[in-house]
Amino acid sequence: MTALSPTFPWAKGAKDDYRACPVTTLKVDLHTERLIIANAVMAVVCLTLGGIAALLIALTRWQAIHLLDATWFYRLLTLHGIDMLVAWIVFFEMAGLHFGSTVLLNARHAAPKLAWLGFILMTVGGLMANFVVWFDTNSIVTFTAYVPLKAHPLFYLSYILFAVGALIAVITFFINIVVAKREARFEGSMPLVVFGLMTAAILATYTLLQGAAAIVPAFLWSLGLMDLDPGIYRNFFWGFGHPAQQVNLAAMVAIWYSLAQMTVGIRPLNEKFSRLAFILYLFFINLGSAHHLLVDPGLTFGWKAVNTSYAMYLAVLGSMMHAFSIPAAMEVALRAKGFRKGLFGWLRNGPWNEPGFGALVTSMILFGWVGGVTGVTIGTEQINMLAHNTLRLPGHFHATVVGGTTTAFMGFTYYVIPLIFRKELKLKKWAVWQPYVFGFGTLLVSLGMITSGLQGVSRRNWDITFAGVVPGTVDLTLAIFGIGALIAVTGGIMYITVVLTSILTGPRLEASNMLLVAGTNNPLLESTKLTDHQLEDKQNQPRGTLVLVFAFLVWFAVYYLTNWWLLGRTWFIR
Ligand code: HEM
Ligand SMILES: [Cu+2]
Repeated sequence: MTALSPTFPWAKGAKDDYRACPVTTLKVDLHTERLIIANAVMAVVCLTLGGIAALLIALTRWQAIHLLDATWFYRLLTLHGIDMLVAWIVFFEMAGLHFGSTVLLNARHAAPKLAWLGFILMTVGGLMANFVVWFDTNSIVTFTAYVPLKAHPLFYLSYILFAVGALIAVITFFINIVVAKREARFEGSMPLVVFGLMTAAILATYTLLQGAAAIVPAFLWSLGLMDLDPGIYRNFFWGFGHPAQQVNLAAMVAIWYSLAQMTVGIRPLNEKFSRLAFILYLFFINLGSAHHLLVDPGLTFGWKAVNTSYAMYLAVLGSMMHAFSIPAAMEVALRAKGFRKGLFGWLRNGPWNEPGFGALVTSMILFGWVGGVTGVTIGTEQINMLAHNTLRLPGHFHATVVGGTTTAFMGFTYYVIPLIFRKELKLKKWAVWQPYVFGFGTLLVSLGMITSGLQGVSRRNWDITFAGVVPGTVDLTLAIFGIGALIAVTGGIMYITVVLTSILTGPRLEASNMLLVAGTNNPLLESTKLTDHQLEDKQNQPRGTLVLVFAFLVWFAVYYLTNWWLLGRTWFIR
């Protein structure tokens, strides 16, 4: 509780207030603790709002039920996009950034006031967006807010407030890192997880500035102060909207590493390799934004081809590197524990009843095998001509941001509750099942959307029967999607119930365990014990993962080439 001499004027009054976490032995700064709690609570509130909207719009797109009228469908579609993709994910990420820049470095929060300012702006912006869309019919413009659809000026202002708030919170991440370095809170290079979060923070800074370039002109245009070209808006919007997904990606991968450390005690096999993969995101992902503009008339073929090829593949390479290195590290750690039988004995013996492990594996499978493969495919210019604006798009990104990011964040929450909220996790059985239920539902949602899209069902379309010709197989694939939505929403309700029951009931309790269900050992401390000898032991080499990697490549090639085949069958030349 020593008061430190402030390093910077804005850090005045910042104290070295912390408690020592009995499980991880890390210092938890008390400002950080409160910031994490506030951000996490807002994240869950937004997830709840977005989830209610999800259920209702899904029951509308499921043509057999077709629940809502057109206005309500588009209103809730707009709110769903904002509350989920913007609010839930970003609030959660801000909690993660505060955590990574202090607790993981044994450091203090050097700019708590600034961080609270950011939080308040985000909260006001997020609530305002909900109000405007709810009460103003003109502001039902979906979260992309494409010009020339003109929303109320307050709509754009709410985005600006949220973005400025997020930018401020991101800046405090960098301040914390600089101060921690100056105060010698950590030695050498920063831990891998913090490195991953820093990648996310750098991308977020760029992204938010780019977002300002899109939304500020739209705001002025809505006030009648300037003209705005729809093509320019789209270009700027996706300069923001696409990298924003890489922020989510980098944050998710950082969470993957920590979940793998927390549940099976991995030691990254080659830290330089993993860091390089993060750096690839940093340099190459932004250039891939053009895949959103592949049917835009104002841009040349050459520009589109260049911007969706080389750079995108280098970024994809980054994900491939993580997708190998994390399971490989898990395999080595589990083999070192003695699970050496055959190629996959380690996998069978993983702690499947530990929520963090279940969430990690579900998230990696859905993200890579469904989201990644379909994403790269529809990002290919020629194939995009068939897929553009069909349900294949939301089918792809529900596998990435829902099956991937959201599942990982949900799994991570279960550890935040004992370690940061200092409450015992309740309904543990529910927590064990939750990632599987949510993941399975999301898988069906994605597959149902993708297969409907393959048959030409368009996205963001309230009623697809207007032309009168809907093949019967569409009813089938939409039913798969609809049933998946019911299951996914059930998984979402399970998550929210576990979280609320845990944080609202029972006394405050110091955590005593890392693992929630699978045992009383502490893999986090064990991980430091994985010796070089164990890493190099012939018996512990990741042979199973290698097989999985090749299976993945085969699946990827089959799906990709099938799409070219389908494209070839579009025009019959006889
Ligand atoms: C409970 C699981 C969920 C279900 C059942 C669900 C369902 C849907 C449906 C039916 C649509 C409309 C598709 C269309 O007509 O084009 C949609 C759109 C969307 N969803 Fe979800 N969703 C879920 C979770 C999420 C989550 C967790 C996120 C983000 C993290 C998310 C992000 C989006 C986005 C960005 C859109 C596009 C909105 C637009 O086109 O303006 N969804 N979702
Ligand atoms: Cu994109």
